[in-house]
Amino acid sequence: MLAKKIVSVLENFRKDSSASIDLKILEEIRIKYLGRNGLVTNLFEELKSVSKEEKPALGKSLNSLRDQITSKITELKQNLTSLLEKEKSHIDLSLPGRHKQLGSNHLLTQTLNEIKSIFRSLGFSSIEGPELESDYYNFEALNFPKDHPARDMQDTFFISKDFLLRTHTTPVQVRIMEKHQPPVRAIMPGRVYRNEAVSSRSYCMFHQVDGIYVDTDVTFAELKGTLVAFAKQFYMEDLKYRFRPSFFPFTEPSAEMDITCYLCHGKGCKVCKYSGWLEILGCGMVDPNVFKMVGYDPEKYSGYAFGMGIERTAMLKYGITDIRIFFDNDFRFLKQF
Ligand code: 2U9
Repeated sequence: MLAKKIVSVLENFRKDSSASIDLKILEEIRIKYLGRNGLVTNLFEELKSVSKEEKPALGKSLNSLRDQITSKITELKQNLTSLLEKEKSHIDLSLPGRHKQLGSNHLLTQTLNEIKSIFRSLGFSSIEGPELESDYYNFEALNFPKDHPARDMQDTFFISKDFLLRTHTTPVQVRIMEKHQPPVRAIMPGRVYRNEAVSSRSYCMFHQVDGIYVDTDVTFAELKGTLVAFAKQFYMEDLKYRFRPSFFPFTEPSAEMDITCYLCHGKGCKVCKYSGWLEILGCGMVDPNVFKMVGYDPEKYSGYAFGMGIERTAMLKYGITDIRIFFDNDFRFLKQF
């Protein structure tokens, strides 16, 4: 009787364990056969009441039944677990890709790159220099004598009596001219500092590009040709322009270049203060005193120079009305460019 039951339990177990199962069902099968009230456990109870003669053989069969079921369950459990592990590490190539957030250059960097590229195409190399300058390079070599009122044009952050945060990138030109004989044709971009009240139009730190071309027989006509070519490429091809007389200690004669207002096309509006013109840069012929300071013969050489603020340039081109927005790092502003 018990022998038959052992055979039938084994058959049932084989059926149960051959069906498609998961870990939960496998645990239910284990409890069904090997649990405290399980089929195999109950057969062990029945063994107690069989005759002495039959007991050894039936006991052996029962042990073998329990061992077969135990090892089959262990084997199935291992297979299912490793299958699950594999599924976890499986890459689903049909899933949509994750969007990568790409940054972009700051508008000032973009503007400077554009200016650099236009001047590069006109034969200018680009050179950078120190932000901490001596009074000599920032002022004296550029024809700003000590106690000269022109120094007031550029309120200065002094570090010590003789050292300061440069108020323009022009001193870099002096350093280049001291080292190289003409022809010199270069632009100097960089950060400059002015001790001015902060407002929508001026900030204590901004960026500037200065340019210079020195050679024999350089004329004001060449200055105009180069700067008009720049403005047409940077702003728009069909612009009108004018040069107004101005004053800078390091150029003589000096001028400021205006272009027709991009917003009102010369009719007059708030942006151009109802003049129809926008000032885009300052320029002039290098003052002979500057040539003397760097050891160039002013009788032999002449040169033109120009300078523009990069923030101002970007503000004019993109209609930005507050300079402080460049330094806020507000993502809503930055991501527009
Ligand atoms: C040397 C001699 C002269 C550079 C020049 C300007 C005119 C000019 C301003 C524009 C706006 C500075 O950023 S800003 O505030 N600059 O108007 N800069 S001529 O003249 C030079 C350069 C080098 C040796």
